[in-house]
Amino acid sequence: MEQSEQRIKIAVQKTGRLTDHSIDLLERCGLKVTKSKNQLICYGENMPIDLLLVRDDDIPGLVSDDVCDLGIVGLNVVEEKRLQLEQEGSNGRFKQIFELDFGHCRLSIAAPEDVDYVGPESLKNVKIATSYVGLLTDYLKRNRIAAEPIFFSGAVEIAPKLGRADFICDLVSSGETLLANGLREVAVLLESEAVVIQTLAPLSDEKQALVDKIIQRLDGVLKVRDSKYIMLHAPRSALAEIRALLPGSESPTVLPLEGSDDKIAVHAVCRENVFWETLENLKAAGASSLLVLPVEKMLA
Ligand code: PRT
Ligand code: ZN
Repeated sequence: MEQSEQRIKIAVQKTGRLTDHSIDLLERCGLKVTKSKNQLICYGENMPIDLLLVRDDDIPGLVSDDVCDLGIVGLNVVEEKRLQLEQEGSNGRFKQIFELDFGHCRLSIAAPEDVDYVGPESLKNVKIATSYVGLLTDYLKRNRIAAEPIFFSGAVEIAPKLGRADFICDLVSSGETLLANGLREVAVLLESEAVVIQTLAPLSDEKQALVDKIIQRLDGVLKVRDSKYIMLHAPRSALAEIRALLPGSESPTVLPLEGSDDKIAVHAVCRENVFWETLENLKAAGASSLLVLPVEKMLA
């Protein structure tokens, strides 16, 4: 087997909204990469893992065709590709394994401010400009609406002004682009965020072991995203009240404090963010010397 065939390839967006988050996530999984000059491939220095830097739209296809083993891409792109493949009579050979909590947006239908919208029936016989023909067609079919999707590859929001469409269907995050173009959101078709997809093609034992390791590390990084390690001192009598106040924590470690019979130290991992209010409540319950630390990695 060629050396390169034993390396894991992960497809990542080359330049765009997902790029920095995706690379940061993989670095937090322990991967160190060198960027090559043409930046099409970043070679892993410390693990047999390479990143293919590509357009986000190509990522599901590369994973489905087994060119890449894993990919990081928006759910909107994954679902559009899945529907497109279905329409061509084939199935995407990939599965979604993680939601990553970045790249949040929604695919929505928007109407010009002066156009009435009372519900999906208002879309009857209208033209809707979109780059997401698959997802829009699926929505129209599910709602039994006869409307015409008009394919636009970019600048979808100007289609109504150009007289090319009555409505648009595009990604929205803050809503500012819609507002600037005199449009308002009327229906949400899909809530999206970046996800990790994995090929369904069978892998060699070596590659499978490496994919499993990366998945375990991703899981570890994602699990501790909002976790905090909290340390405090308290009177032993306040332990029950303090445990009840610790957000999303499992059994805390309770240690005696040197030179004090009735005071203890409590250490706990909280699976949720620890807000100032929680600290204030803990203090009111008798806690002192409170410390909250970020958790970087966790291996269960
Ligand atoms: O070159 P390549 O094809 O890789 O990049 P791209 O231009 O297709 O993608 P990019 O980098 O813009 O977006 C990558 C992914 O980020 C998308 O597939 C989504 O999963 C996610 N994402 C999150 C968004 C947005 N938020 C977003 N706001 N993608 C695009 N937008 C655009 C939207 O199309 C519209 O033009 O931003 C505008 C609306 O933003 P607001 O904040 O004004 O509502
Ligand atoms: Zn794209």
